[in-house]
Amino acid sequence: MDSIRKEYLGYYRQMLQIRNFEEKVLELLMQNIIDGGSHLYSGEEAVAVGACATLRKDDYIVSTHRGHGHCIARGTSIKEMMAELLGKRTGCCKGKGGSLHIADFSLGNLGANGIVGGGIPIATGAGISIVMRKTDQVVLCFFGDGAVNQGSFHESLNMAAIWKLPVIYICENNLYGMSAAVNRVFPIEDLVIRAQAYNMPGEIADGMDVLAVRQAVQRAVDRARRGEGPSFVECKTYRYHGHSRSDPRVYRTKEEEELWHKRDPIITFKERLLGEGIATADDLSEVEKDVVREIEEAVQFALDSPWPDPSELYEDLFS
Ligand SMILES: Cc1ncc(C[n+]2csc(CCOP(=O)(O)OP(=O)(O)O)c2C)c(N)n1
Repeated sequence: MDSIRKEYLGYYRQMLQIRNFEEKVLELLMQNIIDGGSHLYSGEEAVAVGACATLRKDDYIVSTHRGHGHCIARGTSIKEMMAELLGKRTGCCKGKGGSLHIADFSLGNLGANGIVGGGIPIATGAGISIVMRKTDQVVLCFFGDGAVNQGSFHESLNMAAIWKLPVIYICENNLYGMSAAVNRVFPIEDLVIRAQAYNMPGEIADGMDVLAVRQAVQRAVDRARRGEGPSFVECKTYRYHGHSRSDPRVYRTKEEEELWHKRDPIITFKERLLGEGIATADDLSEVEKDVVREIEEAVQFALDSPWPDPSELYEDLFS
């Protein structure tokens, strides 16, 4: 019971860290303290946390343009992430990656990507390197529903299947690619059907339930570690905010938004922890307060940090 309690309180903390981080990022974007693009992950927390809970320290993840949640779930310092979003020298990419290209190689996070579907070949390449090095590491590859119609998706899944690469392709189906609803751009209801074309096991998970995501991804990870190749997991989820800061969300109804908010992954998990007697209200409020403090400290750290020096402009370039 104690280990389950610890584990579940950990998931609760990480989901709250992501939610509070994102809501703070929104505030900072609106005040133009954070410049440029930033795509928020609020609503989708259970996917990143449930999926990353299956990993070992030496495994890899590859993220998307909506990547803050993956970074937090993989354990990157919140302070360094906030500094990165503000473009500061103390950021996890020295202020040069920003929101869209945030990465943390020290934790096997090969990075977010501004190109839709751009991370899928990178994850597949990491899978090839694992096979060549003969280790039992795995790669979690996160992407949105929009990426499933990109050529990079099809080429990568085909290669991964024929070469039995240890990659878990995780589609975060939040029902929209910018303003395009999935039922307008796909002739199929469940995107996991695409895995059949590559003879790859596919599974649908409730992306609003951290334990359901963890279970589905765990089956795929176990399979990959046994050398049995790639899998596809479609997590049905929802993004609470617009695509980015300028999106008024006119393409979807308030009723639809309310329905998904009722299934909020953090509130439902909290109810579960209390209902099953795994944690007390005091335990949870302690975590909640702690996370609020942590985010405030991260903002202060980022604001107080120096800008990168112009002399560093050409450092850390790969070409
Ligand atoms: C190759 C490419 N085409 C178009 C864009 C513009 N774009 C940025 S995000 C996005 C929507 C992606 O939707 P999805 O993959 O479902 O991810 P979500 O934003 O829903 O998390 C588009 C079309 C881009 N960045 N790259």
